[in-house]
Amino acid sequence: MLPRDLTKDLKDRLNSIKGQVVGVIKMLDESNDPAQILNQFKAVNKGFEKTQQLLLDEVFRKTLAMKISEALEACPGNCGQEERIAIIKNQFPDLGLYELTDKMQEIDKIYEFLLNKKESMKEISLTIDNMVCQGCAEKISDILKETKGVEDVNTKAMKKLVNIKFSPTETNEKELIATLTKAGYQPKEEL
Ligand SMILES: [Cu+2]
Repeated sequence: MLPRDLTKDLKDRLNSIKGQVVGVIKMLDESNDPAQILNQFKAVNKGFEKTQQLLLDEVFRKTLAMKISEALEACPGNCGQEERIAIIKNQFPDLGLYELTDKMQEIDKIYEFLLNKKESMKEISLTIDNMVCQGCAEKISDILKETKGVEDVNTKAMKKLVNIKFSPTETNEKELIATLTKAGYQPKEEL
């Protein structure tokens, strides 16, 4: 349901348009001035467009703003969709009447994609014996975060533990271990 104030405003506007339309019908019988009749059509159109704009602004624009921020929340950094979300976010202030609904569908698709991706994410825990301080932990975290398919990295230097969330369609346990080994670490999979 629409907010009550908005509903009232919309109804008031539509009722006044209704009056205008009745006026035009009357004019068709009474006036011989086509220019005047056309002007009345234009006035009705304008009023109708304004009413529509009000609905779009209040409902769709707000909803789209909410959806953009939801998508941003679901995509902190390298989710692969951040560019598309940023584009919509930048377009947002200038979006016209009918673009709003298009963008809404687009952001819905992105959001759905992100949710599916999240559900299909895998996790691996590695112990790394030569990760001996916070500096090592940060370095390892940086290396992993730059690795394709890695979504999230959690290091616990004290426990020599690294937890990696990754997308199994883009990488796998073996590759991640190989990447760290190449960088001079000795990761072992925690079972
Ligand atoms: Cu260190």
